[in-house]
Amino acid sequence: MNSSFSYHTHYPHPASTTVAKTQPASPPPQPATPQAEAGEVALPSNSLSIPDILAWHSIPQDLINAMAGSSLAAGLERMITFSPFPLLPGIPMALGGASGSGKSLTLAKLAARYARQARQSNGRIRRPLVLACDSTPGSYIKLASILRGCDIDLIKAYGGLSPDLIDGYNRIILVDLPGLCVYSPTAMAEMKEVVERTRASLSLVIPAGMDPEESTDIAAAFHQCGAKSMIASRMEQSGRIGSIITAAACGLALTYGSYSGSINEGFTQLTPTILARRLLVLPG
Ligand SMILES: Nc1nc2c(ncn2[C@@H]2O[C@H](COP(=O)(O)OP(=O)(O)O)[C@@H](O)[C@H]2O)c(=O)[nH]1
Ligand SMILES: [Mg+2]
Repeated sequence: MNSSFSYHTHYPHPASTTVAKTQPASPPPQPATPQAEAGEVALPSNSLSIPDILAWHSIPQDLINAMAGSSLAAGLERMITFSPFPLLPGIPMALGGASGSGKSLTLAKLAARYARQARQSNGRIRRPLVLACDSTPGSYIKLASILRGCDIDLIKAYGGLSPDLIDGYNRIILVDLPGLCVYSPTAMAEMKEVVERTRASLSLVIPAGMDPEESTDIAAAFHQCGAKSMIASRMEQSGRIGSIITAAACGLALTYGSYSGSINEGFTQLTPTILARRLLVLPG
């Protein structure tokens, strides 16, 4: 990954971005950021260049420039680290992010996947353990209901839990954190405390369709808190996915993409090719 990219928070609004164009052939090219008539949705058209489409996704111009080259996949690979999700037996992994970003569903997708592996391993791998650290009213019940039917152990651990107090040997341990606002130093300090008490690694869950400036702030704050990886959620629910690109460009390794609200579907390891295709083709 190229770490020289710097995100300018106050990049010009996409609508005011001018892109040099050749003389129109037939049919005429669309503007870089298509303007919708009242009541219509502006979609990227096939006549747009790759930089125009990236601008449609609200990716800032300096990042678009940094990705220019032989192919979009190669540009993505240059600016973003793609890696497997860094989950190891015995080392808790906490999933953090804003409220509603998809932390609990993503955790459930991971838990379900490892529970299946454990079932098929004839006792070689133990079933996953989930620590519910979100004490927001209703959140434990919601998590328990998403995980119903999965062969996992779920325990309440509001405030975090020392791994010395749990039987975590040779099992995947996932930590469901409360949602937080990264602009609140108190909320960030509280999250750090829970993560430290649990001796967990930290990963960010961030949804597509967010404002890329906000996603940059969130990713930078998590990076500073020690997060090394991220999972992209709601990939099939949004057109514009620039928030995923700008977050990953802050130095978080991009791992899974979540494409479905169902626990057993739509969870894919992202690669430069898959991400390039998703940028160029809207979900059908
Ligand atoms: N369609 C779809 N829905 C998602 C995805 N990720 C999360 N959701 C939904 O988004 C809502 C919030 O997710 P949740 O995991 O509860 O968010 P949390 O507050 O961060 O724990 C729920 O209704 C989820 O089913 C996704 O990738 N696709
Ligand atoms: Mg949750």
